[in-house]
Amino acid sequence: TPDLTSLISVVETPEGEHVKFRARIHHIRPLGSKIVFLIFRSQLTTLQGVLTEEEGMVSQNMVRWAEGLNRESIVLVEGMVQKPGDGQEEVHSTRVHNHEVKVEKLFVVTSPSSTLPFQVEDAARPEEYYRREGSHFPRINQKTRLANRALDLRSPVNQAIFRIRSGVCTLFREYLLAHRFLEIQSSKFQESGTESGAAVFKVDYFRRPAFLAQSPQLAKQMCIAADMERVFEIGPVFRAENSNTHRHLTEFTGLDLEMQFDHHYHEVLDMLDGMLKHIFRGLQERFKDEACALHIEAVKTQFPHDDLVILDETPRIRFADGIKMLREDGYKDDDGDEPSEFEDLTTNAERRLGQLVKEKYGADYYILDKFPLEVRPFYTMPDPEDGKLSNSFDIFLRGEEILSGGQRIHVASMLEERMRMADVEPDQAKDYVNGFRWGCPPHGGGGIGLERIVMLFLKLGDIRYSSLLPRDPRSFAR
Ligand code: ATP
Ligand code: AMO
Repeated sequence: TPDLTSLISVVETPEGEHVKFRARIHHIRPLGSKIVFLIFRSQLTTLQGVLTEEEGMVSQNMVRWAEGLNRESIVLVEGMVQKPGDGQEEVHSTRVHNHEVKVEKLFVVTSPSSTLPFQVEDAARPEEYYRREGSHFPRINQKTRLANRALDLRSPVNQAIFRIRSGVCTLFREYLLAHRFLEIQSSKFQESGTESGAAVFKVDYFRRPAFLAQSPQLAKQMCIAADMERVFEIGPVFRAENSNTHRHLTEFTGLDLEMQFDHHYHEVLDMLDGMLKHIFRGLQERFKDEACALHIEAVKTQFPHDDLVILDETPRIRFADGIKMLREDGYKDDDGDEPSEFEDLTTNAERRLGQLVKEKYGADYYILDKFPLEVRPFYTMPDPEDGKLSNSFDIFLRGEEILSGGQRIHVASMLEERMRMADVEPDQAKDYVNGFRWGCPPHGGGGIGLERIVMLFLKLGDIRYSSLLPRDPRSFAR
């Protein structure tokens, strides 16, 4: 038997050729009693098949049988590629194809054994179909979709999201390997908290307490103290924060890096900036089909290619100047207060500043440097010229934070002092502190939330859509 063709190549097969492929039945549409249209689906691709009694192609019984098949069945199809009849162009597709398959043979490989909670087609169907049919757009709500994720993930929209998510990791890794970084995997069980000690999950570790890592922060810095020079990690991050927002998860994937530098922490910032641009440009160039699926299908996003403005020179704004921009604009917090240059930005202030930066520079991606020391974790290097400030930054995409980073304290005595001020007992993180006691080069780094970058790049509106099985404070509640 010849090898099966993938549905995506069937779409590109010349008219008149025979093909054999495997696909799901996405939709079934009878036309009179003699013809039935089957829409086949595989990942991003959908394609129309036609079974017709005319021309003696298949029997009347077969047309009847095909009409009654279960949607989401996996079928093996043999047929001939042809042009669709007038007015029958393929509107179900992620791209509008000028091809259809005249079905000659059809075998059911597997069919669903229980009722589907919804049709994949309804979770992700092109709006133009509804416009044409004159019916409303029956979006399945998020709760139903997430409660039936194995089915929901089949939709072309989700296939596209998760390919793009994987693409972010590939591009991140690709850039860093090309810049002499070493990939590490650090342990997620910790003796103490990582960032501040507050938002950690405690676990029962053979009747002793242990904690899930809030970030690979300590481990990646230990690698620098251990002369690895440049390291990165793609791994899970756990946060026991009761934040029920569109952008917080209790478990997310961190893209982290740490490197030593020669003269200035802006060498680290340059590396992060170069890496993020490589990711955005790579997504725009390599994921056109995925963007197309998202564009036509249910998630109402514009083509991320068209509207994301990344300047060659990323705007670098000092935190205090950002606050100034907000004040000059008359921005006030919910409680009526003016934003302060010594407090962190609220989500609303972040968004407003994103708009102001967009108006002033035309950019959707920018850097805010020199955060107040007070709002940063204990390991952050104070600004040697102004003790109230720090050598640290956040990076924003479409007005929301995607990355935090900065220079770290590499001098043991200073680090221990800052730890005590933050109520972290240095001896509780002895492995970490020892690295500095034994001498460590100047270094810095940053961490990105993978789900955030995907959510903001694709304008998904909720971080849960970019997580395979999202965990938030409400997870596991019965
Ligand atoms: P983010 O800032 O988005 O939380 P982060 O890990 O840097 O990412 P922190 O700096 O620890 O988070 O959290 C402080 C900020 O988190 C707040 O300024 C606010 O933007 C956001 N945040 C946290 N919890 C909530 C919440 N329950 N509702 C709305 N915003 C929240
Ligand atoms: P921070 O705590 O800011 O920094 O986290 C880094 C990035 O992770 C993402 N993020 C989240 N994503 C989903 N759900 C959450 N609850 C959540 N919290 C944070 C954001 C954020 O920018 N150790 C430092 C990084 C460093 O300095 O290297 C850290 O963890 O995109």
